[in-house]
Amino acid sequence: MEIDFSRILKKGKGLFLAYDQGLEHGPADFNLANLDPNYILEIGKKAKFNAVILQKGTAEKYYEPYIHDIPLILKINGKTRIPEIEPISAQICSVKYAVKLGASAIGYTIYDGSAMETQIFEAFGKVQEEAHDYGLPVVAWLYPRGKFVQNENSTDLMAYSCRVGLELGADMLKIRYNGDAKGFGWAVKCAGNAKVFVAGGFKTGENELLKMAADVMNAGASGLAVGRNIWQHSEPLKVAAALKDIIFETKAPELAVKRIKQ
Ligand code: FBP
Repeated sequence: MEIDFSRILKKGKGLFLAYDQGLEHGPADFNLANLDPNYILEIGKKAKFNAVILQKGTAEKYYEPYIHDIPLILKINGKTRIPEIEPISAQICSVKYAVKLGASAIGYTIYDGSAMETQIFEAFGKVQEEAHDYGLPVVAWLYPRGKFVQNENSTDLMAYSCRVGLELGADMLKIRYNGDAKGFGWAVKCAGNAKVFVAGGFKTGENELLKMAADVMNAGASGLAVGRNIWQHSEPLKVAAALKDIIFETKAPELAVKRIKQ
């Protein structure tokens, strides 16, 4: 079956609103406003994000009223930050159930380099085939981690992760940017025709965020998947508008930042 990107990408590009941090990091990331999934979904709808990224439980309890407003990337595996074990993200939701919840794409974390890599790859292989049977794109979060990974931010591993994502059959890859624009360009090439998206990371200054967005877009990224830099900001809609200017209009960050300052 043909993979349908049309629900989550515009002209091959996308800006996604990530909101799976409650499971991954715990509520320490939240305040009283952004603790509420409705607050995030309202941002996603008003700022016209290309999709929101939710875990099963939040999707089940909050997404239905927004089903016509913002597409859903359902993250079907996850873990907490608590156990000090080799990283592996348990599958919590089936592809079938994700479809029932209205997912337009499936999200899955792969810890390449983990001692648990064999199990991770096997599980991902099944998920990828099931998703493709439904025509759904698969977004792989590729995070090289574990006791054998010396420097998860190395350019070498950034490129390796991209190649792993391509060869495992992911359609879209979500990776961390290490600040090396040239190395990132190589990583995008290593991803072949799998599209590369960049994670937002800790909340930083607006100038830093927009510069990162421009740098990765210039180096061949297809967009960003950002969480904390949006919903921890006092003006989430303005930050989203500035990012969209950069992603879809190729605006310079110095111009895009005016969206936030005005
Ligand atoms: P942020 O923009 O808030 O960094 O979110 C991106 C993301 O990939 C989330 O989807 C995920 O919960 C989180 O980062 C995982 O981060 P890490 O494993 O590095 O703590």
